[in-house]
Amino acid sequence: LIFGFMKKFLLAPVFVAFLAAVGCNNNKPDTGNSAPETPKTPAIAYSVANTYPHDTTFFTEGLEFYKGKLLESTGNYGKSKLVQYNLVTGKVEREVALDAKYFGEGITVLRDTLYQLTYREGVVHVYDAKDFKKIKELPYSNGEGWGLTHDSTFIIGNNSGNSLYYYQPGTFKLVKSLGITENGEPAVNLNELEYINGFIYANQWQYNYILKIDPAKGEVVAKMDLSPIVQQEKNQNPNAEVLNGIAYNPETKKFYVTGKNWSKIYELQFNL
Ligand code: DDQ
Ligand code: CA
Repeated sequence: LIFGFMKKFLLAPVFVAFLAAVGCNNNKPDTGNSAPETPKTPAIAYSVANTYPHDTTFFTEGLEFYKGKLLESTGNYGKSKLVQYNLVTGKVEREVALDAKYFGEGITVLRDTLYQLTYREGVVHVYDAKDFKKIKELPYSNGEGWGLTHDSTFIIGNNSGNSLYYYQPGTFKLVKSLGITENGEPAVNLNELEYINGFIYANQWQYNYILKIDPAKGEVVAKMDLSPIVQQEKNQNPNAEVLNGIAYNPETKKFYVTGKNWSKIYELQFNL
């Protein structure tokens, strides 16, 4: 008998915990709203101001302006390149093909030095941005290489997760990492990047979103839904792959996006 009583006594808290877990011990007032209110990221409204040609053989992995010209890094083994071309005409002015063992990834130019990540090869290719002359190769050991940009002080990149990594220019030594959240949840699949006026824009791999990130807080402060543009591109180009590539021309203050094997570059008009 005494053992039966002790058993009940010991099991009582377990039973209460069970009730709480199944929701029978909910003492919050029933408001009639079953689902909790999820905070929503403010949407950035935009319009397409213009379109420009994009080479459909380019598997876009990096996009950035340098002195008014577009620089693009393309991926895939045997098809990776670094190209400079005229936005309006699409005419290629400079081009370097990577060895077939490299998969080209994000690019950025800081003080006329161009950095090009590779996907899984653990190498950063460093060039003189003015003539694409190879300066050196730096080792890279922070997982995969994805997007790249800079904030005038540090090179900023990502590697498939929800973090941005800050590197010392010249050496690519890791300085700090910054986890990015959207409404308290990790912001997944950050890919191609662009630093504009203190914010970092990132397109999300395999989503149609461009996130506006405040790097001082590590938070997504707003986002753009590019689904209509992805749809428009796919309607005219069945080979169009995912949205990837954001470039801002600081001289004209214009913002452009494209995607892997897309036929067009879209100039988007919105309040930055
Ligand atoms: N990234 O855009 C997510 C950074 C890279 C996408 C890589 C796509 C996989 C390609 C695998 C090719 C193997 C031949
Ligand atoms: Ca970019």
